[in-house]
Amino acid sequence: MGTNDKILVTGAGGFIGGALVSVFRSKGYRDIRAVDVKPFGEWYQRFDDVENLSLDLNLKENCERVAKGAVEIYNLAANMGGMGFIEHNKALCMLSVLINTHMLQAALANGTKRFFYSSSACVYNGDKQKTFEAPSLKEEDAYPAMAEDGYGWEKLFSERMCRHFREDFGLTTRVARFHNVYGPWGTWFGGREKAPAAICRKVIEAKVSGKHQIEIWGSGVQTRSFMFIDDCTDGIQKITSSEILEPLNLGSSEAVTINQLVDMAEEIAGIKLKRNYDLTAPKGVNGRNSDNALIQKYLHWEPNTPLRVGLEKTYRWIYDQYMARERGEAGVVREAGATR
Ligand code: GDC
Repeated sequence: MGTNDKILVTGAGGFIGGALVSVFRSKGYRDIRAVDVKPFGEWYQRFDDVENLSLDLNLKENCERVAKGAVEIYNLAANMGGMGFIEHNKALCMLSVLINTHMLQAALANGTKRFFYSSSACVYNGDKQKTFEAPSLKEEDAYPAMAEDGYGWEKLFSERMCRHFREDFGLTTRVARFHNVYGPWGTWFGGREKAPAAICRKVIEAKVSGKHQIEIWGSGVQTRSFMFIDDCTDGIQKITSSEILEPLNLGSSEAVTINQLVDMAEEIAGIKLKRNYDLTAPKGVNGRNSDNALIQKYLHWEPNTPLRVGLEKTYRWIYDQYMARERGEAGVVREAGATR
């Protein structure tokens, strides 16, 4: 793809979509169309030299409009969030199937050359994630299917729709299964935030307030791997331009317990907190890690930012956002990334 070709990024007002637009700009792409349902003021990052559109992609006519002329489409639009959100919004999460269906149809009608779909580790069979020992999930572990209720089933269905659009209609589709992505410009409060941002925020709250306590959801021994945003945007580009047909894990293989995640955030903050475990809070699966054998085989690469390094950058960014909000600086919180 040339730097004059039109790229469409959907979900561009969100964390990963906004980061992807930022990367494409810095690589010299000059014809980027960025679309999100959120009003402009709520986009995490927004750039004046990009065609920004606030449109609801649940509607087919909007998908047709934004796909027009797009040589590549990166479909990151979805209703989603961390465990606190997806556990309580299963129907809403499943409705994202409208976006994916209409975007695939629009891409096909437009003659789009490549279509990237962002799937999730939530497609994996829950039975394989019952142990706390951070089971490494291979791509084949999505079947027999028993995905995360609501959100995971929609992702699995839409992955398959991508496959069949490729097989039956000849649309070049590429799919990555993201494992818990974190970093600056990500959601850090409001209910959709994931564990890394939530833990950073809670540690900052404790530090600033002088109340040296933290509430942790679950027992703290759940395991996860967390992928830094730069690895995610690198991986999206590598997978989209590759000839890999099957959905591929895009995640870090550095598994930690949630307690270890809290240890790191405390160390960055230079503080030790009393831990209170809320066993009634949304927990998701007990253990999950990304098996990276397949991505290594195909790309000789895998996400490799150490969690400690990425978390420090994330912590510092959230700290600045938090302090700006404390000072009552209007518009800094949700609109922190707007037009920079
Ligand atoms: O929300 P999440 O990061 O999503 O939670 C990870 C673990 O951290 C859970 O067991 C959760 O209970 C625990 N946790 C402890 N304290 C807190 O304050 C907190 N906030 C949050 N959010 N969690 C806390 C995610 C999905 C995503 C996406 C990725 C793919 O599941 O929510 O939409 O698909 O998976 O890997 P997680 O990792 O369970």
